[in-house]
Amino acid sequence: MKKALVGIIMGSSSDSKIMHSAATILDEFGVAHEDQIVSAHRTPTRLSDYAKHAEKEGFKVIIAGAGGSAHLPGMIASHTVIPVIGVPIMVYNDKANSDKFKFSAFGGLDALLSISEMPTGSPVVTVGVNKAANAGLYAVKILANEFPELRSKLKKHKETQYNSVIKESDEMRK
Ligand code: RP5
Repeated sequence: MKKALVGIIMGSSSDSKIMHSAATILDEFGVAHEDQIVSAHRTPTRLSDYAKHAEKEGFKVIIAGAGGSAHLPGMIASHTVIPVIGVPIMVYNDKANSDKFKFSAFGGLDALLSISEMPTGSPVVTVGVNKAANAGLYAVKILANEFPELRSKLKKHKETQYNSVIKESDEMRK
């Protein structure tokens, strides 16, 4: 088994559907990752333990997703020098009549601002609300500075995106 280069963490199991797309992108690029639930408010000591050991674990990037007041990415960044990419999550309820998963009161804006507005000194790179796939892609870009094969794969990925637009456009003109 390859050693994980990226740590994916999320504040709750209710974030996992969204965070799954970060994992999918990393899988596409062949980047090993380790996924865990670490809650800033429910497991604060687990949070600090995770961040303190992240370097020893070999993580080069951490992707942290959380909803609501979303302290997780910022708190992780305050404990480690490993780059942290934050994913603001708009929690949604996919279980009928369940009160466990609630809609975010502000449609994800609360999480977006909590994560992106880190005070100077502890930055968290922030992607758009629920845009976990972009977090995965950005992690690959960071890793590509060290692993040239990832740079080639990123170029191919861009080419594929380009070609799919041309194909769609050609089909539209038919
Ligand atoms: C955040 O609050 C989590 O990331 C999740 O999006 C939301 C709900 O969390 P729990 O109520 O499951 O702790 O911390």
